[in-house]
Amino acid sequence: MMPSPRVVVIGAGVVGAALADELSVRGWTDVTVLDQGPLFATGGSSSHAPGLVFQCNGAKTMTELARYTVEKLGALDLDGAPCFLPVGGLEVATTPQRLAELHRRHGWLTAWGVEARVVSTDECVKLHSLLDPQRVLGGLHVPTDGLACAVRAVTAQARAAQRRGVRFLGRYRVLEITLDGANRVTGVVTDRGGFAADIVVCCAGIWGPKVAAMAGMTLPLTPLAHQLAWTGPVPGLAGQTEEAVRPILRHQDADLYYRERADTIGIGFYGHSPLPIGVEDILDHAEAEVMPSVLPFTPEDFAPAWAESLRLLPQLRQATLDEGMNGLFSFTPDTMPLLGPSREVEGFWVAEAVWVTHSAGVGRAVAEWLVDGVSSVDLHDCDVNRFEPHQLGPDYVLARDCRNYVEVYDIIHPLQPMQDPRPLRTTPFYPRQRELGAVFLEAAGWERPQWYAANETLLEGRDIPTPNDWAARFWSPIVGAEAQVTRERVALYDMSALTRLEVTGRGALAFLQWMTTGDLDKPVGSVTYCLLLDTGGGIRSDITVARLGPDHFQVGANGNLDLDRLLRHAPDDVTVRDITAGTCCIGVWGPRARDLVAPLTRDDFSARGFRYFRAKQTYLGMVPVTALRLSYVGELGWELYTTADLGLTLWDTLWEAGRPHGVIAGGRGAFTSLRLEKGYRSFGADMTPEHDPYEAGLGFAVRMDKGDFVGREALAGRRAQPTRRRLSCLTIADPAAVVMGREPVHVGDRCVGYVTSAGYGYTVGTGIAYAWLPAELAAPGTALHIGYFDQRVPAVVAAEPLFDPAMTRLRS
Ligand code: FAD
Ligand code: THG
Repeated sequence: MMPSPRVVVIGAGVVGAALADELSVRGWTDVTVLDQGPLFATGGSSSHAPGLVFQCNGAKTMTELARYTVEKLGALDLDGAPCFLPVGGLEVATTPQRLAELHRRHGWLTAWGVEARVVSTDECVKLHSLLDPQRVLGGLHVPTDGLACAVRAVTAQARAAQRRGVRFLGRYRVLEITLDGANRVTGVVTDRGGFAADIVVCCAGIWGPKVAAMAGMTLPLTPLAHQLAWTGPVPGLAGQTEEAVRPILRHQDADLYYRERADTIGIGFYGHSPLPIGVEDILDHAEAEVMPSVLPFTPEDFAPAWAESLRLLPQLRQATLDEGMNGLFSFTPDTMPLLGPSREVEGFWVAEAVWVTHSAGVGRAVAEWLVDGVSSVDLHDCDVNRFEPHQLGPDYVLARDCRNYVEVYDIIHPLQPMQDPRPLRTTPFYPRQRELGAVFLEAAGWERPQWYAANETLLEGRDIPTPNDWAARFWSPIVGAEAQVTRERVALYDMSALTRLEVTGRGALAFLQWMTTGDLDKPVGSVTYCLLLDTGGGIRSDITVARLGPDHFQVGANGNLDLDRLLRHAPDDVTVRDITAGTCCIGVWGPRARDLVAPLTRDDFSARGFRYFRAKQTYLGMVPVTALRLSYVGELGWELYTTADLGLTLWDTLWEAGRPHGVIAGGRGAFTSLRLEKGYRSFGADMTPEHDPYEAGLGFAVRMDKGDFVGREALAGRRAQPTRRRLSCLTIADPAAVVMGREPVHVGDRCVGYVTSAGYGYTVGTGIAYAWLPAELAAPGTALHIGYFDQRVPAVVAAEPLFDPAMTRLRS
């Protein structure tokens, strides 16, 4: 075994303590945790957090992180005092929309394996006697939720770590992070001396951006003040001496939550306008009235919270509002935590923007990541390197973080675009798309048409089924018409948002052979679909690699993490560049695609002259293009790439040439429907690092015989074993019963899996839901139910793909 490296953790809050504990469990005991404040009420957010732990989350990862926190803190005590009070959690609805939302949330919990029930008004009052039955329509009860006693949990985890040799040092302020000439961490400098380290982990909470900046890293995090107030004694709780008895309570319709403290109630409020503060403006311990993370209470902001609380919990009318604070904690542009290693500075890591709720889970996951190189929980949505340059700008970060504060309890539709800032990134085709009445949604900042109003005329003579109310949001029947016309004629799709990377240099081939599962040692002009794996064999991405020259490859990727992965591993003789923003892409797909494109070029675009999964660099009219013959929608055609300056000319050229063939522009709605019909997976939804290629149905993309590559060893063991679970295709007969993804799948009363991505197949005439299922239930013909709000939607496992399994369209 390698000797345990020297680790410095900055911050002894609930995250730093959990991490130190989990590292020491794994044998890394040369760990020093430094905090500028006193131990263990350090003055950070953990020192005053009311500690509500609601496990429900739309993201599977977040629920898993929370579940581990419940499990771990539930088994911990500090000198006999519990670190977790398992009082349960209750979210109440006061509007029909919220009640429906609670059913959806119940679905998430079920899908992720946490027991929960939607309960009646009466049951709500039975669970929480202060509730006014006149106000409450129903609730969501999670018996395993509860209250974390944050400072106790910090202390108990710290003590466990100390017993294994970890040092905790209070009142040491880190002032500097020291690096060697190769940009490797060598240690930290504090106001009381230096500490050598091989690895430094920033768990500095709201101070994170300041500490990360010491290592030259930009953290997209804003400290926001959040209101928490306490009542005096409440008559209905008179004589209660236990810390808490009733479930923690959420009243999301009014941006409120509640917890008991003996005979008083704590009230948290997200309804005031956001109160961001600059990291440099956080006061020192010496200056702060209470502690650095607590600002003075602003009662005027709290007035609506108190008024509404009197309505929900009428007994509060006989209580006073005794104290309050504006406490600071971290928000991020996409609401998810910021975890992982810096790209620029080797050995510098962060674990930031983490709630108490997820703290122990994050501690374990980051410890696994550090010690084993991979974590057992999928953290790709939490990876600090997921952001693109525009997402790190201070104005963007502030706008998004404040927006996420406002939306924290809102009912968010899966397709709902960010509201602000928009429009941000537009492709060269934007003016034409607007002329065609595009309805834009947003992807990674890009304005992306979902459908085009101009295609309304296509509806004539077509009978496009209308889905249920929820699925009918951000939807139009035009979506169905665009999908059908793509398979009948030809359509242009704006693919510019697809991440494009250029990999060049003498070592490029060898590098990509090592990084991917594909055999790329093929002639110039070949295109390969393959995977990026981690060392555990988990899927990190699925990509296309076009060999444009002996030492020149173009990679079609899934986002910034792919860039990060390649940059991080690239040797000196390889250059990796993100060319997305300077280029653009149109997919021309449909049976008439060749008739449209061929006349525009002197190159051979015939079936034999330009075969499936081949690439050519040529001209279409005046426009130099890189053409890849492949299609995520499963039709004959090409992805056509050019530089941004020529994008509009490319669009106009194709549009003109397409007129005689009845060309249309197609939106993302149609695109998604077509790809589901064709059974093409979408990374992040259908498969994540939790899954290996075989269970995801992507074993064909792995070339075990090509030589060694990242993940090969792990796969070698797995390939021989039968898969436990399978990504499976379900069909739904009722055309109105369109589901959206993340719903539980049941056999009888048992939840057996969950939906990954779903939609309606307009050319196969059935609802489609991809889902993870145990292998024994993945056989075609198996009947199941999908939990959708308060309904059970019948579904059947189908042989996939549903559309063109013989590949006649693509290969024609
Ligand atoms: P902290 O606890 O702030 O720890 C960071 C530590 O880093 C601090 O101790 C700080 O002193 C130290 N540090 C910073 N810079 C330096 C430096 N240069 N040198 C040395 N040390 C340094 N979460 C929930 O899950 N449930 C809730 O109900 C809940 N309610 C909340 C209510 C309020 C009013 C607030 C403000 C937050 C609430 N939160 C809640 C959020 C939660 O408190 C935080 O997300 C969590 O405590 C963050 O833990 P941390 O360890 O990252 O940060
Ligand atoms: N286009 C390009 N790159 C991409 C995507 C894309 N990279 C990211 C993402 N999308 C990757 N996803 C897929 C999924 C399936 C296919 C291509 C990209 C595909 N699969 C063939 C099949 O399974 O039939 C592969 C056949 C083969 O291996 O020969 O075409 O949309 N540029």
